Parts: sequence; C-alpha cells; structure tokens
Amino acid sequence: MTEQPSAPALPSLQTALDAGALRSDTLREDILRHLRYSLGKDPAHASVYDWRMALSFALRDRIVGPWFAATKRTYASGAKRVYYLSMEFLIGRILEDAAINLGLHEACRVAVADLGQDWAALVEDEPDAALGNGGLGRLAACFMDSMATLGVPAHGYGIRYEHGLFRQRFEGGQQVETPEDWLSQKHPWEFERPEVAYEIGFKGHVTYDGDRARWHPGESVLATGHDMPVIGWKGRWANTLRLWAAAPTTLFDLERFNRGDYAAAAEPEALARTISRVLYPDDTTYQGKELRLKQEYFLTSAALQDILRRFGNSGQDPLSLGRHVAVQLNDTHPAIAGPELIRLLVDDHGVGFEEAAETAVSVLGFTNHTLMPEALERWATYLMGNTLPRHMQIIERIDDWHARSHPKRPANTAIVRDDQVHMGELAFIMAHRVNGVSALHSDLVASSLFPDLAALHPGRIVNETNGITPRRWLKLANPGLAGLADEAGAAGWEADLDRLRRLEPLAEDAGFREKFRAVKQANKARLADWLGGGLNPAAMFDIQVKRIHEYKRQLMNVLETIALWQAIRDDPGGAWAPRVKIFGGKAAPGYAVAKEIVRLINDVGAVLNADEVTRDLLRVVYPPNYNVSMAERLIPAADLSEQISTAGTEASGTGNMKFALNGALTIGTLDGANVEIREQVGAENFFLFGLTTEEATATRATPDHSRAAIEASPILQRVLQTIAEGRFSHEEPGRYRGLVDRLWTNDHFLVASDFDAYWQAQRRVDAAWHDPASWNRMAVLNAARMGYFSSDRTISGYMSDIWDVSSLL
Ligand code: 26V
Repeated sequence: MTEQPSAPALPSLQTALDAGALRSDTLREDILRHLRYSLGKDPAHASVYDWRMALSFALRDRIVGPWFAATKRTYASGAKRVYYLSMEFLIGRILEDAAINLGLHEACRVAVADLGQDWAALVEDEPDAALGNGGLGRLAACFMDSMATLGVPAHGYGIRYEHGLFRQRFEGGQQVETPEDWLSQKHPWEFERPEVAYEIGFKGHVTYDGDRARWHPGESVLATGHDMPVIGWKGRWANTLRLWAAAPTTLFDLERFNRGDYAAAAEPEALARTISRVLYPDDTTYQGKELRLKQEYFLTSAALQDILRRFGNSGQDPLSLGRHVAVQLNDTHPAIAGPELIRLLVDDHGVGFEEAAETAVSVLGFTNHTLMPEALERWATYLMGNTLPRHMQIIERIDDWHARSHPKRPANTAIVRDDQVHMGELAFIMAHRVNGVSALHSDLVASSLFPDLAALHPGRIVNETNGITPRRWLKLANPGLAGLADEAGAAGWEADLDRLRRLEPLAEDAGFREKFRAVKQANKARLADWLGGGLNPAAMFDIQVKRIHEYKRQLMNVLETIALWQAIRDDPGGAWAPRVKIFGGKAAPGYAVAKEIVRLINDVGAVLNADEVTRDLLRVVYPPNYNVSMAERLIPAADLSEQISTAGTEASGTGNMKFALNGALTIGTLDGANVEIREQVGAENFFLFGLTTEEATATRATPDHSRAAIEASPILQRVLQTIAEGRFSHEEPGRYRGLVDRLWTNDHFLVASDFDAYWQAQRRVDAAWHDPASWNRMAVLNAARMGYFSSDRTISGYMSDIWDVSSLL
C-alpha cells in the first residue's frame, strides 16, 4: 500500500453547540442581557416586541459560531462554491425555524416561560419576510435551508425589498391591496455590511478598444450588502443570504440644499432607493417596466461583482472560474448574468470574448419555472439598449457567436428577434445546464418551450424535481405529527425524510391510525378556532391555497362548490360528507380575471354560509392575506388538498407536497409534480381526474369544446345559469356575466371540459370520507411515502447534475 499524502486538516466545525448554549438558564440570562443592553429596556417595561427582539438576538448569537466555522472551512478547503441568484426569497418567519435548527426549541419555551412570557405570542409577533410572490420564491427559501443542512458552501443573493408582497384585505368581497412594511421594525436577523458596496451603472454610452470596451454609465447607484445567516439542521453548517439594498452614490446635493431647494436636493437619494423599494407583485404577465429591468440588473451585477471579488482574492486565473464557482439562475430574472459576466471578464479582466463566453457557460445554470407564455421575459431592444447599452452589444455578440457555432440554427432560437431580447433563449444559450422542476415539466421544456435549442444542445436539459424542507413543513408546522413520527420509530426523519417509510406498516395498525387521526383532529380544532365562524371541526377540511390564476382553476373549485350546494339543497337528508371549503391566495393587482374569481369565491361564501338548509354540511371560508405563516396553520389541518391545474400548466407545485406530507389526500390532475406524488404514494391513495396534457392540447384545438362540454353537463349548466342570474350578486345581477360568457366561448384552461370528471372525483372523495379507517390508512400512507420530496434530495440532484460540488460536512 502506498501512503497517501494526508490532506491538511480542515478547520473544525462548531457542530455541537457548547453545552452552556443549549441550556435554558443560560439562554434566559442572554435574553435579559439583550433586553437591557441591545434594547435598552428593563423587564418591567418590555413589550412583546422587546422580548421577541431580545430572544432573536440571543439565538442569533448562537448562530455566529457555526457560521464563522463554516466560512473558515470553506476558505481553507478551496472548495467549489454555489451562488443562488433569485429575485425572490419567500422566507416567512425566522425565529422559530432558527430555534428548531439550533436544537433550542424546547430551551426557548422554558426560558421564555421563566421570564413570564408566552412563546407562541413571541413567535407570532414576528412579521413574515415576504420577499416573494409564490412558488418560485418559496422554493428558493427551502433551497437555502437544504444547502445549509447538507453543508454545501453556498450564498443566496437577492434584493432587500423595503416592501415585500402586498397585504390583501377584502372589501365587499373584493381584493384590496395595501403595502407591506416588514422593515418598519428592526430586522434582527441581518447584519448590515456597509463595507460591501458595489457601484451599479445604467444608461450612458460605450467607447471601444478592440474586444474591450469602456462603458460610461449615465446613472449609477450603490448596492450595499445585508447578510442573513442561514443555519442548517442541528446547527452543523450555516450559509449566508446576502440581500442588496440600493443607495445613492452621492448622498444629496449640498449646493441645492443650501439654496433651500430641499426636495430637489434629496432627489438622487429617492431615485436610487426606488430600486430596492418594492417587490413586483405580478407573476402573471411580464410588464415592460424599466424599473423591473433595473432591479434585475442591480441584483445580478452586485452578485457577480461580489463573486469575482471573492474569487479574485484567491489569486486564480479568471478562465478557471467554472471549476470554482457555480451560479444558478432562478428563472430568467437574473439572466442578464451571462452578458454581465462576459462584460466583467472582457472589459475589466482583459479576457477575449469567446473565452469569456465559454467561461460564463461553464459557470451558469438556468432553472425554468413556468411554461406560461405571458410570463416569459422579453425586453424591447430599445429599452435594453438604452438602459444597458454595453450589455445590448454583448447580447448581439452572443447571438452571433451562437449562430456561427450552429450555422443551421432555426431563426426562432435567436436571442434578439422581432426587436425584442428573449431572456429565455439568452439564459438557455448561456447555461451549461437548463432544468425543469418536475419530470413532466422538464419534458415539456424540451418538447414545447425550447425544442430547437434542445436539439442543438443534447444533454443540456435535465430534470430536478422540486422539494420542500421537512424542518419547516413538518417539524415546525405540525409538531403533533412530527412527535408521532419520532415515537413510531421514524426518528431522524428531519435530515432523512425517507425514514417516514417506517410508518408504512403502521397504516394497518388501528391504534396508530387513531393517533394519527387525533393529531389531525387537534390541528383542525386549532384552525377552526383561529378562523372563527363556528366551523365544525369534524367536517372534511378541503383546502386550495396558492396564487389566484386561471390555470390553477380556483374557478372550477368554486363552481363545484355551487353544484354541491345545489345538490344538497335538492336532497338535504342525503348522506353528504360535511365539508369546509377553504380558499387562500392573492391575485396580482393588475390581473382582472383573477380578481373576479376572488370576488366570486367571497360572494358565493356569503350566500352559502347564510343558508340554514346547507350550512351544517357546506361552508366556504377565505381568510385574507395568505402567506407562509398562514400556510403553516392551514396545511397541517387539511384533509383534502386541491391540486387541480389544467394538465401541462403547473410547472411543479410545492404546496401539493406540503399537504401530502402532512397527511392530506390529494384530488388532482396529472400535472407538474402531482404525477410523481401519485407514483410515490400509490395511485390507490390519490384522487385522480381530468384530461392529460396531450388530451388538453387536443381539446383546446377542438372548435367549441367548452360549449360542447357545458351542453353535455346538466350540473354545470345549472351552476352557470344560477351565477348568470345574479344569485350571488343580487345588488348587481350582471356582475359575473362576463365570466360566465368566457366559459362558454373562450375557456383556455378547460374548466368546462374537466368539470364533470372533477365532480365525479369529488363524489369518490365523499364516499371515501364515509370510511374513516380507509381514509386514515390512505392518509398515513401519503405521509409515509413523501420522503422523495425533501428539498435535501432536490439539492443533492443539483449538486451532482449541475453544480459538481460536494458537501463540506
Ligand atoms: C414572472 C414574473 C414576470 C415579471 C414580473 C415578476 C415575475 C415574477 C414571477 C414570475 C414567474 C413565476 C414563476 C413561478 O413562481 N413558478 C412556480 O415555480 C414553482 C417552483 O418551481 C413551481 O412549483 C410552480 O409550479 C410554478 O408556478
């Protein structure tokens, strides 16, 4: 045997928190110290807010050790690093999640109780960090948790929006938006880094010197870093989420100020700050907003400058970047990364164009999250050329370079065409891997979104089916079920979700099923209390929560609700399964049809809930302002999960996974990750209905498909008739005429064609509900078989298929 030269030992990780830090009495002392010295309050006068801050600081202190240790090990190992660029991180509350990951959940409870405070009240005092719209942003948050759990040396990069996603209220059933202001309070989880600041240019002109150019921006702002540590399970590793805030390059115009023109003097500052002011709330259509383009470039340029600065400090050749750095683009929003990286390499580092382009491709990966044509980003060339003149030139060169390497490339693969820059094509061409987010979606990315580029670049498209973090979505959200899993022999599932398989045989055990049912019942009772309105916790809780979109078909759900109401009224003594239909979700402020659906749900609820004949059997509730913390209340209390999008439209879905993990049964179509969920849990434990993707495409191509479907369905006809007569809008009978007309004539998402199948599937659900033993057996099997959908598994896939990085644990 030859002796291997031993690698120099890596700095040790601060894995186990020192014994003192785990104790509730030391924690209590630290809370009191922070209350006194960080908040300047004495316990007699401290508010819930003060206590929460003091506790957050005490926990944050305990993250710093593992965080520094992980950073040291990353530097010492010289390992390849991952950078996740995302315009959205939908984190939610942080305090309880941090306590759980640190193993301090129980200690917190005790320490806080010793201090005369209520742990739950402190947890609920924290505003959600709502820096995202929906699935794409929440996935980024789950990925940060998993990368920290797996010991991947990674940074997340995002924008520190002053205002996260708007708050939703209902007035007369209609959605009203108000600004969100999570930063009006101090944010205890961030460290401001005034020294980490980069200049970000816009507009201006370009002068040339061969490949190299000098861009003279006409405007610029500073991006300043704000770091949030992200602690993994058991506190073994911590990464950084670096969020950029925009600041003016010059504070204000002193000359104007001295002249007394205060408003004009403050103008540059106000203008700069608008860049990180608000999250774009529209995830339905792409609006050609210069501000949005500036936000995307702001994030991307700050991140790449930061990455190159860190890499440059290691003194390596810029052409080796792809061996040391992987940059993942969360959808096309940061797709300007390709041109920006080329610009930095060519203009600042003197690299030739082609080498720079090849280097960029070796570094970048691109994840697609939607097939909706209206959500695919395109920028008018005049806007791109005006806002980012140097990038516009580089984009044209990339297009040339690609056309020369693929002389037979079809015209529709060009990045610049029809006077628009197509960000999907740009991201595809500039990435060495392009991935979809479920098996079906990845197939569609290859077959319908980018068929020609897929043919030119065989092997480039891969699948990475989405996942969810079991720490937040089981341990935090459903302590009852989490405890039962431990007790029943699946302990350790937090970091190895496949261990839930050990519950599988217990599905046959009546005693275990009873415990499982009791956990669900307690969750439902708690939710019923919170929702108010005297809901019957013994009724089936049937839940659809997600953004409001036509393709997600909340409309089909509310139509079925009306049909059920009519059927119950026809036969009030029938053996109906009592149901509470729960809806949650926000409509984009500019999406009129979605807002109409919101209003219809509320209008229908008002009529049904007031009906003495049916109200014990059917209720509709729509709590406003669905967000991550509401999801944590609703999902563990669900009996039935509605995943009913038109086949071929939902890229993956991740709510579907959260529900099944928490023991809800799914009624769903063969869309997104539903397909794989059904494969995992077993077809017999899933209520499938509806057209397949191919059938949906064929139906859509059939003239008058919806008219035919409605005429063939007496149930649907009656429902539409009732709505059109103004039964749910007495004061304005014509309110939903347009909506009903569209169903007859222009039903792109096939609500009519799938309605009867959905109705029948719901009746199968009713029948199953009447056999509790069988229902609970299915519910146990759903939870037990969800191991595949841990985001730890997803991240392992990215590590091997896209990033080529390994764990440093
Ligand atoms: C598009 C745009 C266009 C410009 C304005 C701002 C904006 C924001 C978001 C989007 C696209 C949103 C795409 C999205 O959230 N997709 C969801 O991604 C989830 C995670 O992969 C997946 O589970 C959902 O099925 C998919 O809809």
